[in-house]
Amino acid sequence: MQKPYADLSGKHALVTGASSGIGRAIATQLHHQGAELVIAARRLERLEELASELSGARPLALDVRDPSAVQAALGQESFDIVVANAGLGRGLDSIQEGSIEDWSAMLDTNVKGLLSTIRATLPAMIAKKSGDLVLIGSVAGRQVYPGGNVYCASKHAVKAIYEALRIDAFGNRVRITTVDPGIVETEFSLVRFRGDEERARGVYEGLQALQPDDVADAVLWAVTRPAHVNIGEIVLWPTDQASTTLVRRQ
Ligand code: NDP
Ligand code: 8X3
Repeated sequence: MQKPYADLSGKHALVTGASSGIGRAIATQLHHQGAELVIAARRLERLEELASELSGARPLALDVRDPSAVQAALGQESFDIVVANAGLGRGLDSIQEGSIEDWSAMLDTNVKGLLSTIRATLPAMIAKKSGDLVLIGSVAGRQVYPGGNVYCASKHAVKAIYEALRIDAFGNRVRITTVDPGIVETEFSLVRFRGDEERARGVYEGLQALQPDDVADAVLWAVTRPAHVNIGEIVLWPTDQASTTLVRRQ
């Protein structure tokens, strides 16, 4: 259904992490608003299935942890809207018991993958003096919680990168936005707990979590404001969540 936002026909948009959850919802809403899409993630079959629903969307198998692949796939294109959403959490161990492999996965994806995506796409926006660069951060980039350590560090880095971009890209009419949600019901926890469905379900049990479309709605709102308005930071919480550690469950 068409939403009461500006028409995005003719806009070329990229969503990373579009094979699931928040990225999938953002891609779908951008498509409904008329944008031409490139949808990127590692799982091509998921992207192809989504592309069959979003006519004209171009699936792109891409691992954002590979900077050369990111540059080769995206560096020649000129996007109007880039949503750097691909990311993951791994585990909830303390630092003293943590897995270096899990830390690498989070830092390589959430920080370096995000940076590679920006490095490949921002120059074209600066060259044409327009564009929207939207980062999907997290409330974990604003607060730290037990076991969140390295995931929180990665999202604090996203917040720092957002602030740095506002300075570095300033004067080029590129709008920089960070959208930072609290608990959103997606496959995030299934990935964090390596397929443990019961543990993952527990994260969303008894509270009304945000849904991916709630986050997509915030992104759509930001990118459809008049050109002189840059929505900087959007923090969305479930009404049942007051902080990363205070959640009301029934
Ligand atoms: P999902 O697990 O549902 O989706 C994550 C997406 O990221 C998938 O499409 C996955 O695709 C993609 N992805 C992961 N690693 C890579 C990679 N190396 N290269 C390319 N794509 C990758 O989780 P969410 O939708 O919840 O997460 C989306 C973003 O939202 C993340 O940045 C997350 O940190 C953030 N977030 C999530 C919250 C939540 O509570 N769910 C709250 C706040 C922020 P594939 O596996 O096919 O590559
Ligand atoms: C993902 C949500 O608060 O569980 O960013 O880390 S949280």
